[in-house]
Amino acid sequence: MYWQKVILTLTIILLNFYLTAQAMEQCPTVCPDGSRPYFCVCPKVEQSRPHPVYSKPKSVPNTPDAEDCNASRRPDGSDGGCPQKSYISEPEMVFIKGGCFMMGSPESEADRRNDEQQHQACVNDFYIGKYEITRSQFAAFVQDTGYKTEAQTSGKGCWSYIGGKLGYKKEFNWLNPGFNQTDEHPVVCVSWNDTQRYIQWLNKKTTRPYRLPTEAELEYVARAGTTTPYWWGNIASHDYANYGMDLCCEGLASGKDLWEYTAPVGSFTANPWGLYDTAGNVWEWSCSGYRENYTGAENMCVGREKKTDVRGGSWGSDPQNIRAATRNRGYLNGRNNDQGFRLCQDSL
Ligand SMILES: [Ca+2]
Ligand SMILES: [Ca+2]
Repeated sequence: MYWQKVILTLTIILLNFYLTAQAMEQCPTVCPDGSRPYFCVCPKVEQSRPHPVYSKPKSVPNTPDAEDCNASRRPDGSDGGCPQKSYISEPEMVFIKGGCFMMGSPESEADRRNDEQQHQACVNDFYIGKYEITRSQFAAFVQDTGYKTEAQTSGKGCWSYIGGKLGYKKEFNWLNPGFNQTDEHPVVCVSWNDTQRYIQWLNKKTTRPYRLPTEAELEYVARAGTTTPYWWGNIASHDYANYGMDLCCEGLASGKDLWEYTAPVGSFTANPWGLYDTAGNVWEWSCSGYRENYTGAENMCVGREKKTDVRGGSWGSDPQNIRAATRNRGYLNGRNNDQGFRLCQDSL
């Protein structure tokens, strides 16, 4: 019995060896690891799964510096194409932690108006531009698209506050607002409609969701945690903001405020949350419809309204109009040479 088992086992082993040898001899298959398989079947290899790829926001070339331009010069020294490149200078954004605050002004505040009814408003986390949108940022859009603003296409031009004479001036537009500007000055004479076209273009170029801030967001950052009429205290001061004469509506250079008209963005001290020119320089468009009694519209971004809220005051404003609670409003196609905008984004 024992020997029978031994013989059977040996037979199986020999048969197996024979079949394997036969199979290897006949099998033409070579496995990925270089071996030849039993019965032409390669051993299973666990396929490693590729890591998921998350698309990052596209980086967008910034304003060309001298080195870029030198690198693209032709052998004869002429410019090799820098001016033809389309560059975008994206707005520098600051993260703002959301929260609740008292929006509007207390009845004790001097020069307050009836539409500043004080109430609690809450905002979510968001990002907002450190500065107002500059001429050079807007110029990149125009250069890329050939866009003409409403001041240019309407035949009426831009509303002017120069010399206290109010009214549309045909020859005024963002390129010629009636005073000298450099690339770093805030763009003016842009309507709400113009801002939407700029935003559409910028979002397409950058794949980011820029938008105008709501009225509540604008007051939240203008206050920056303070409850006084101005973020620096109770009294208006040309040391902290670019604004005008005590009586509406003419520019004034006084003290640290060296500008009769617009100042380069960021010329004054930042407010406690690191934002510049929330008071003065140019009025800023919001995305919220204007309601005299608020009614919650201050927290909403509307599609199209007859009038939207405008905030912050300008180079031509009197002290009353650069208070954090001051409200103004503009028609969607309105454009003034003391009005611009800054952008924000939801915090995703
Ligand atoms: Ca001024
Ligand atoms: Ca401003």
